Amino acid sequence: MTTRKLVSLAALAMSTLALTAVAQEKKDVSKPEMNYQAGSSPLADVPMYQSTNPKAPKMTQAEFDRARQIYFERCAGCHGVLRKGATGKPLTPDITLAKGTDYLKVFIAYGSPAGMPNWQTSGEMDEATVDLMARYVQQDAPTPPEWSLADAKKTWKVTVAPKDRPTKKMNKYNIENIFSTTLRDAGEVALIDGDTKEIISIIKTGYAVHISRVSASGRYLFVIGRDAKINMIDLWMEKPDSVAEVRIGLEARSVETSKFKGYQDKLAIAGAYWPPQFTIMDGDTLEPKKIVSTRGMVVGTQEYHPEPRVASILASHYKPEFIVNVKETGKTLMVDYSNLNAIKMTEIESAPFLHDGGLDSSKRYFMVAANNSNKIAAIDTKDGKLAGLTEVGKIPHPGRGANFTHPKFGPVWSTGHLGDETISLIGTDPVKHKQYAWKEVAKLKGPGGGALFVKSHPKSKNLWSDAPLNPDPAVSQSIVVYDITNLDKGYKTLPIAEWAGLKDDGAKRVVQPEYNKAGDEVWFAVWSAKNKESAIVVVDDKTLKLKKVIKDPRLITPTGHFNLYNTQHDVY
Ligand code: DHE
Repeated sequence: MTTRKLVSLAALAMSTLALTAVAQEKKDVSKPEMNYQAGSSPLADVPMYQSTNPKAPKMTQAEFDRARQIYFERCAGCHGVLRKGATGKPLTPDITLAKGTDYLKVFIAYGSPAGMPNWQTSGEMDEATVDLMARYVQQDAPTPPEWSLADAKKTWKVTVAPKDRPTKKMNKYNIENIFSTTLRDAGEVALIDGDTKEIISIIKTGYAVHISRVSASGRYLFVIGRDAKINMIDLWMEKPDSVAEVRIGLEARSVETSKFKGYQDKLAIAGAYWPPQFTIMDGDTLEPKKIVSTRGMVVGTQEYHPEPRVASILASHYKPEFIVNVKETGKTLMVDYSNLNAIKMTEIESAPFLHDGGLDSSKRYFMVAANNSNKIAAIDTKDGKLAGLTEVGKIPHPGRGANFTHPKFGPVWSTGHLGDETISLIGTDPVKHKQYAWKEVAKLKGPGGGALFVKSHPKSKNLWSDAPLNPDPAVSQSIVVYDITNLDKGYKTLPIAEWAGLKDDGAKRVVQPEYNKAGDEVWFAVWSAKNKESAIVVVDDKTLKLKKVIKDPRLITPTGHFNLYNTQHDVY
């Protein structure tokens, strides 16, 4: 097709879209959200079977493999592994074959107001790649392999058996004030001493490592990579190191350990994006014990979904239960782990797409973002039911959220948003402040969308919010802080990236406020690409002044960082 034809087709498509854009506004995906979701999937490197659909345009095996790789690197996060649609539209052959190659090329090249990126005009794909992808999405979607207990067991390694581990702490570190910092593109975590600010060790983990969680006793640290590899680190060793590892699937984001009385450190759990399932493991060795599928019906429509990904997981403090949030079906599963041969599960319906969240200050209610429904679900972990479903701003993204006591509304939990500039405060006390419980009681104005994490601490009067995905570097490279006792005053901006004094011109996105154990200092990652200098910046919570910049050539792409005590006890 000539460029002229392409342009006129684009104009036609865009004007049709413009007409429907207003109607679609609620569903639209913002640019920051798009960039966030379009993260590379480890499935890009997994070989998959190419079925031949006689109606689809021809592709050689080499073309198919190349397109599949691009699909998993750029598109699967939004359109789903099986192309059944998630935050992006479904791209199954029944739909794409009817549209045809030319139409699809226009969409891929020019994007759409509903959030599809303009892959060609942005310079990220050339014309030949756009043509390749337009043909690829008309083929039957290849299915990545399943992952059984036997597959998991093949990857399971205990490098130091429980009997060979120390019987008491063998180092002088103040373990509770260690920070586990994700070094994303290095596939490592850095353990940083929160007292001295020195790096204790750098530990090899899975690919594009995502989060860290701590066992109930505080002895073990669990780290999971996007490739679903879990490392279990023993913090009692002279030099803390990995003592066991396992892969629980092909792609994952969440890991947690049992915390209920009598079950401390007994079990671990991890949720996979692919295959859609969670795995319960032995808490001492990571031996995989039980796999449970999350495939099933979507809340409301009750349509079957073949790939509902497991998002956040949290251990209940009230019962021997894991709280497992399933993204696409919009259901929270309360998984009773007291008998793994007769697992009981309570299925709590809220809204799709469940993503991240954390406990309220009483630790009874799990507040989870149904991000594309613009809602927060409050899950009552004591009574096993939905306590409330609150409409908030556009694409809430709390991390674990931030709790504090509001002068008027009592205890509130808060979340920032990817899609707008607000921070929503939700009342969480159904006893003494019943009229505010599960209501959005206030909206604070922030500097712009693209926020990922908010944070506060029971001993602090501050509420912090980042905005690393905001397109304006002045916003993404700084942090805002609100005085909880005077929220009407608005926020102060601290130029964290500038304080880091980095030598080159990296993205310097400031991400994830995290308190130390004492609650008197806040740590931020200044996140640049892997070939650029990054840093950790520590700020005094009272004076809001710079306290320390931690720089080291080994701090490659720091993103999340987890204070071990606060993570162990759900303090945020
Ligand atoms: Fe995350 C938490 C999924 C992109 C940093 N991220 C989570 C959780 C999920 C998730 C399900 C909750 C885990 C839990 O609590 O058990 N994240 C995803 C994605 O699917 C997504 C959108 C795209 C992807 O390809 O991974 C994504 N996440 C990112 C990033 O780009 C971030 C900023 C940098 C990075 O490491 O890739 C990022 N995610 C984090 C962090 C947490 C997290 C730091 C933990 C927050 C906390 O306070 O607990």
